[in-house]
Amino acid sequence: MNKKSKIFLSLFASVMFMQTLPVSANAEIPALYSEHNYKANSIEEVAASHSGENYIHLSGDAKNLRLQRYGEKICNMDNTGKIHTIIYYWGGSDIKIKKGTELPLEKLDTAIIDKIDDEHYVLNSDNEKAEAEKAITILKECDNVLAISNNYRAYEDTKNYSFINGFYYKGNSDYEDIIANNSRAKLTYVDLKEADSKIYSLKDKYDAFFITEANYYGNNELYDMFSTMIERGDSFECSVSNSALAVFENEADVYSYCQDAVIINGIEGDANIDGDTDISDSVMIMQSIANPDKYGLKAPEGITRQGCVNADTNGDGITNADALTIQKKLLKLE
Ligand SMILES: [Ca+2]
Ligand SMILES: [Ca+2]
Repeated sequence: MNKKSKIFLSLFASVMFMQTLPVSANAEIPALYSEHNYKANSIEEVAASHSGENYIHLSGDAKNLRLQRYGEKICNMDNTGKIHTIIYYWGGSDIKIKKGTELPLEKLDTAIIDKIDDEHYVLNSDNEKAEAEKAITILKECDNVLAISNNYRAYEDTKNYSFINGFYYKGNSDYEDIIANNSRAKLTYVDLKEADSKIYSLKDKYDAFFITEANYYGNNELYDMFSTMIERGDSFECSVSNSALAVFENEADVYSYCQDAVIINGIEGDANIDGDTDISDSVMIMQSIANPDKYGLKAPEGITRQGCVNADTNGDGITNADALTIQKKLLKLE
């Protein structure tokens, strides 16, 4: 590749990096609560169902996914080198509060929040992303908020072609070694200290950028390289471009509805999220284990992700031992 086209590619990379994909204006967000069971999947489960058994997040670290949510995209690479671009639309957030209390709406004056009943509110999907994030930050700190769940619908973009222009890197490997050990990735090192911050927008967070010319389907060199980096504990963040040639239509038949709990500092033992810990929580735990189809994480009326966190009294996941611990505490046996 000549120098000019490299400059073009790196420009293209950073321009595309944080860009939201075009969405048709008439794409509708479905009504909450009524039609869909958002609880059926978590975002990670949807990503996994599209990306196959072995895949890596191109943000390198699953925890970074959160930064790319809200009607944007998550890019995964499977072990054949194929990139899966999962598009998410935020459809509002469910908020559960303790019965008999009120949300401090005065603190949330610019956010659009709908009251559903005595215990439920919805952070409306008409809120701008920044507004919604601000509201969630405030809600997390409210004592009477028991649970917050972000609702999404998601699908894989199979109409457009995604490719990696390069990646940011921070880790202990020698840059020359990275280039030499991954020759099929055809890497070129960019010194971020010298780089333009407008083009390399993450230069403060990473030490180096590598341009790659191996960005086609079926090249598992990149998969192997990133997998090795993950094993070593290195950080990386890919710059992924998308052809964005196809206009998205309402692909309702392929959407997955999913929920991402914003885990808050809940009440220990409160498995059923009603604001108290009592024998019904112990029952909920045992039911969720004995009859997961009806009371498990995926069941509409079953235990929630926040409920599982509250219920796990010793950090090893929810088991019947947690139910027993709650009962003993209630009986003041320990
Ligand atoms: Ca409870
Ligand atoms: Ca436990």
